[in-house]
Amino acid sequence: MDLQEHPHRRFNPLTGDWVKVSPHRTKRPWQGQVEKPQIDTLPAYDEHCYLCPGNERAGGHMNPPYTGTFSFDNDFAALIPDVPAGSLTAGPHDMLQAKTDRGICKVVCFSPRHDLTLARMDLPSIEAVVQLWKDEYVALGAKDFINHVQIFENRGAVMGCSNPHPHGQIWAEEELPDIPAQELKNQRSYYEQHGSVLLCDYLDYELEQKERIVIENDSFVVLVPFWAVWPFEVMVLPRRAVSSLAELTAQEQKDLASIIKRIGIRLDNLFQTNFPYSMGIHQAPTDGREYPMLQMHMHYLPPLLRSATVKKFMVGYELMAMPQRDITAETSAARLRELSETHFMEMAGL
Ligand code: H2U
Ligand code: ZN
Repeated sequence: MDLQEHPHRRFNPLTGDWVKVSPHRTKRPWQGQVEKPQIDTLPAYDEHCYLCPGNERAGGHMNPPYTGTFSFDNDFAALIPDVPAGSLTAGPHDMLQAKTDRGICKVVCFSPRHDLTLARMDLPSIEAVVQLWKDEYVALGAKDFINHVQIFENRGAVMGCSNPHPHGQIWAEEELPDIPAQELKNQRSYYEQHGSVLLCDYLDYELEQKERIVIENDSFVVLVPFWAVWPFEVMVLPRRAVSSLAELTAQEQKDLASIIKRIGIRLDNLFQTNFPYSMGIHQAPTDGREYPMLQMHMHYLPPLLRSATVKKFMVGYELMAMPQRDITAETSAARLRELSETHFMEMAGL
């Protein structure tokens, strides 16, 4: 079979799911249409923003006049620490089940500047974000009732993000959420079966193949995974076996900041827009056990397909049956490789 020609399905060894790929629908070469840059000019400080330094948040809390990163407990937290342990079952053969869920939700401001993004911040500022993520992972993970820390960023109005001020969130909780649990299960069974780390073996293979690699540095590689679902989905993988941010050296933290900036610029340049996405870091659970089978990694899941406004919808067949894509992971990687690492807004003199 030819992956660039024949309709097929691809297996995701991390989750155990499959994705349909229909490359015959995009046989035409890319038209290379040039997008008009979408330049949203925002003020460096917005007096109505609940994340800007010195401003009041909903519920009356005041942000300090912070000058670097700033994290605080989410004022509308989905998870709270003080819930009594409890569960109930009901219905035929106990098919209805519920359990209380304990946790902590935080909001992380990446910068005091309302108008910046990770892709447009300077390297020392992104390094400070990586340091904050690491510190939060360690501090939250050290709490006895916190067994998993999910760090993520949801960016852009199209993703339902409520505020352009550069920020992310952290949901730390007692139980492993479903996707990390599924990825852990598959990484564990691979490790037991082959005696090596699934994502390290996968990276070695991709570095030989080269066709899905986007960028790399001494410590990290960005690639479009073979099993990508979203058109320009990418994954950031460490070269060395590390199960969490806590294990990164100072140099690796710098290299991670650099790779985040570089992939952010490429994604923004693709359609000359502040590329919307959900991004997150998968790391070892924080239950005090060792996870040698688990390789820390980041997923970027962006919805845009053809332009700043044409997004891929996960609807119809995809909601009813399974995900599907037209453009192949290899074609997406090639397009991301061609892009400049000078941000389009910088090119426009902003
Ligand atoms: P988004 O990443 O979806 O924009 O969410 C921002 C979070 O900020 C959201 O979870 C919280 C919301 O609960 N928030 C506060 O904690 N305080 C506020 O004053 C407004 C928003
Ligand atoms: Zn702001």
